[in-house]
Amino acid sequence: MKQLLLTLLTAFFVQQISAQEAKILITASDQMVYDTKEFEVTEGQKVILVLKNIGKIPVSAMGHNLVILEQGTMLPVFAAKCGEAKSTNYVPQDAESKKQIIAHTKLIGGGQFDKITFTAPAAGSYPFFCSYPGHFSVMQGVMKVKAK
Ligand code: CU1
Repeated sequence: MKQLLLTLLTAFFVQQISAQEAKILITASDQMVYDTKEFEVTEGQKVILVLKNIGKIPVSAMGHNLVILEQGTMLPVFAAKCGEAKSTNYVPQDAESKKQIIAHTKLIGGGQFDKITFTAPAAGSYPFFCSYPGHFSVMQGVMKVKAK
């Protein structure tokens, strides 16, 4: 009986720990910078990411989003595809691109924010960037996922 109780308690706490979500806040500004270039989460962890545009310029002139890509995706190649996807707010919707996207926020203007939730993928380094035309070269970073 004591053993069973111990097993149940252990299972409960392990679940509590792994269920703990990562909360990430990243800001983007009119100066075309993210305040965070790198963040770390754990494999399988629930990630709540908030992107806040702390600028004043409207979305049509200085929109920002945050797109997290599969490991090894060639950023310049992917960004070029984004440039052609104006009708879908610079996030390409073709099957190949969708496979390369882990998660992405909406495109937001000054004063706006967006919150997304996703599950951290397998351990590794995943590039993230802003897909608004011309922004990727300065607005990019890395999501590090550590093994459980
Ligand atoms: Cu941007």
